[in-house]
Amino acid sequence: MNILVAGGDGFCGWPTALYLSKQGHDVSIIDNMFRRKWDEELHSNSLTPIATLEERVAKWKELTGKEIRTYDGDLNHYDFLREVLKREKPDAFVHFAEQRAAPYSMIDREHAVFTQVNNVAGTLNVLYGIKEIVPDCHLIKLGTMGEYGTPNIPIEEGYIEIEHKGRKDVLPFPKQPGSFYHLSKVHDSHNIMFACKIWGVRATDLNQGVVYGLHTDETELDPVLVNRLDYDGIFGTALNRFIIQTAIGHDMTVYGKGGQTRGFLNIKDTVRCIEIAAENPADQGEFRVFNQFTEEFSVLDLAKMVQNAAEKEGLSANIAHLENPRVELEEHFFQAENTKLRDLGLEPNLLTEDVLRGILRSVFDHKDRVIKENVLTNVTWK
Ligand code: NAD
Ligand code: USQ
Repeated sequence: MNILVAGGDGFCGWPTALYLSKQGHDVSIIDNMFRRKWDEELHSNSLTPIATLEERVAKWKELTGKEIRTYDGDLNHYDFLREVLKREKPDAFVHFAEQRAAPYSMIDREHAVFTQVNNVAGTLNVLYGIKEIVPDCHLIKLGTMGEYGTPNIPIEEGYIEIEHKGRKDVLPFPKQPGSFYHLSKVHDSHNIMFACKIWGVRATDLNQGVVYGLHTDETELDPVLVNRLDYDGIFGTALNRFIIQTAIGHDMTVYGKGGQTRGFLNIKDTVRCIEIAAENPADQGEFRVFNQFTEEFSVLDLAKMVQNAAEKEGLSANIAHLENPRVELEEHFFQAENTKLRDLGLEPNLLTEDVLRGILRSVFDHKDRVIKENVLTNVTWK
């Protein structure tokens, strides 16, 4: 298949582009390098030293003979997007290209507005581009488990059957997101669902949980192919942050009680889930939702698991309960369905002690790059 990966320079997009290329797909990348600019804005960095996108794809070609074409541009420049779609005529459009950090969206009004314009308008452009130029193209859109929030009932995959006043219907599962970023994903979902209904677009919304790890088989082939890894208080995510904090001897930063429970998955499963979605496309006009995570953990459980793994590596790790900068439930019910991707062949890489120790060792190699002032967050929801 011809597969276009938007956001292909990022944490999920880069390993996905490599994996799809290795599987024999004809891959191209769109990215406007915003993520690298946000590092400059925040005086932060990836824990791993990352090569430029040009160096990355050149190394991939040198090692495998496979070409990945790159387009440096913004989904919100519609003329640019239209030209790429005309040139590539993709069978699948994998859409990772959004501002994805909840804390970044909560810095202030400007960052909230930027996040929603970038994400919601970007996706709307993609929908118009597909309608206008490649109506058969399958949109594979990265959503988030956080669209659902933490309701006191089990979370279904996208839809729920409701009986109300004697009548029944299957309706979108209620959304109660917890940041202006997570809200942007809800707005995207509504726009995509509507485009499927009125124009017959085919789309899969992958409501992904928190991704951990950094390596895939492909990114490990050469240091130039290494994936980015975020640890700072704005872009770093729970488990990866705890592992990196432990590597540098910092307390693990559990916010509040730590009973916040989320879905998690290894980056190796992210790339496989995209392949599964691409190879099993939605029908024309169908808006399909898969919950993309493999296991559920509370953040305190994760911190304890990291603590045990660290001890085996000869490190001591301390868990700190910081005042929670977010407004969220710290003790709650959480149970979410995640059978659809497994039914299509996903075999999860589960979070074992060996996996944790492996990530810890990879992180250890780069621990001197950590900018210590960036480990704690200074963004609050209030
Ligand atoms: P990332 O920030 O590392 O990568 C996103 C990439 O998209 C960056 O390279 C950035 O430069 C690019 N980009 C952003 N806006 C763009 C635009 N308007 N035009 C072109 N390129 C643009 O993020 P990630 O962690 O790889 O996440 C990828 C997607 O997966 C996001 O949509 C995110 O919401 C979703 N997701 C991520 C996680 C996670 O734990 N990382 C979990 C669930 C869902
Ligand atoms: N948390 C801590 N300590 C930390 C960091 C986070 O206790 O140092 C807690 C948060 O308060 C929250 C939970 O861990 O309760 C998850 O936070 P996170 O920063 O790991 O993840 P989140 O902000 O939800 O965002 C990340 C990605 C986002 C994706 C989302 C998936 O950045 O792109 O959409 O995970 S999900 O959480 O399922 O919505």
